[in-house]
Amino acid sequence: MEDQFEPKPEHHFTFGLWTIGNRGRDPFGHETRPALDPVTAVERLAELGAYGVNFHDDDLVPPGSSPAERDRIVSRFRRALDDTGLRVPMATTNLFSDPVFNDGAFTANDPDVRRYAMHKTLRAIDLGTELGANVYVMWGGREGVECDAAKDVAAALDRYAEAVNVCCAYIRDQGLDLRLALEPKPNEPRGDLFLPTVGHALAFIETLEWPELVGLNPEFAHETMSGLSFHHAVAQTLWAGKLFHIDLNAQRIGKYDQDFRFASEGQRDAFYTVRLLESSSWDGMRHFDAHAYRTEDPEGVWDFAAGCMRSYLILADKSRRFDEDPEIAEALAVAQTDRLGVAQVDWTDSAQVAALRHEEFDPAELSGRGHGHERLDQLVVELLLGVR
Ligand SMILES: [Mn+2]
Repeated sequence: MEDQFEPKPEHHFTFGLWTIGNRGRDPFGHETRPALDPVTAVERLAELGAYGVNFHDDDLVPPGSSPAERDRIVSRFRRALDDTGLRVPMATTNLFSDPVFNDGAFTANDPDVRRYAMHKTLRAIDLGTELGANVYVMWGGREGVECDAAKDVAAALDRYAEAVNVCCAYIRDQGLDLRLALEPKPNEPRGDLFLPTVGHALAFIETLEWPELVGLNPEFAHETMSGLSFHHAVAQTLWAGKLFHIDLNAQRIGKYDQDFRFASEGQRDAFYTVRLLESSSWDGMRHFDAHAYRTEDPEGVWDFAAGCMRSYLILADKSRRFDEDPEIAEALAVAQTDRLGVAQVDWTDSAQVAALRHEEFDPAELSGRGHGHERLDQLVVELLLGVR
């Protein structure tokens, strides 16, 4: 019998080399797993039904590699992609591991470090587009500060915008089919990071030279670390036309950056996120930026990867059941969900605006209506718990 939750390339599931290649190192302990060959990663992901694999420049080509080594690594990787049909939809730059970035990359106080960060990014854009990427994620892992006296936030944002503008100018000059996706995060590894949430980043984009080239890569764990609803963050990003990519994983509020297997925590927010993506017919990549628990051996990593995709498909199936459930439909009608889509006043017509000022209302008559949210929410809970 066919498994209805079996991942297939058409589902557009992707993983980063750094996710399945995560070796279990944490701030308190050493690696618990051996290094993963990028070619093995490609083969195993293809077997599991993934669509693609993404990477940081340094994940694929170790820093310090000679041009000849770079070419050998890239052509071996490309052969694995060709053999399996796996794609590279997204690429990114590591601007956080090297000690040179300990005061930031695009926002380092030292101008030479900022130039080096931009140079490294342009080269990583070349590597990513060479392998087919058309989305470039920018996560400013070191763009932040602990000692506020040492960093002028407004100047740092000017330099951040400068770097993004430089990358956009390069993309335009080279005629590349590439868009940038900023990834907000509130903290970790810095005490406070710049562009901490989806809202901050959306406002920042509007200040850029070519805002149409720049969107977002919201991450489940990062918004959740701020105590915010990830589903709402993604909904507003979609509403703004800025959902260029998405990072799915799991996180509990108030904890360190956990990057757990998708839907292992926060199943309710995960359900509404999947429902939003599936019902919006958004055609981007469902990328899992997560890693296996430190307890896992190399085989456990593939259980982790399969679990991310399977849970997504289970939640997508729950979303279809939500749409087909007559009791849920009835409860939605009681909650008047369809009426929120109706505009009330044409603000371009000053007569309508003025008439509103003089309209008579009876708030007592409008109030006191129940909305049936308790029943509706319980029906969703029962759907998620598997009894509907
Ligand atoms: Mn991420």
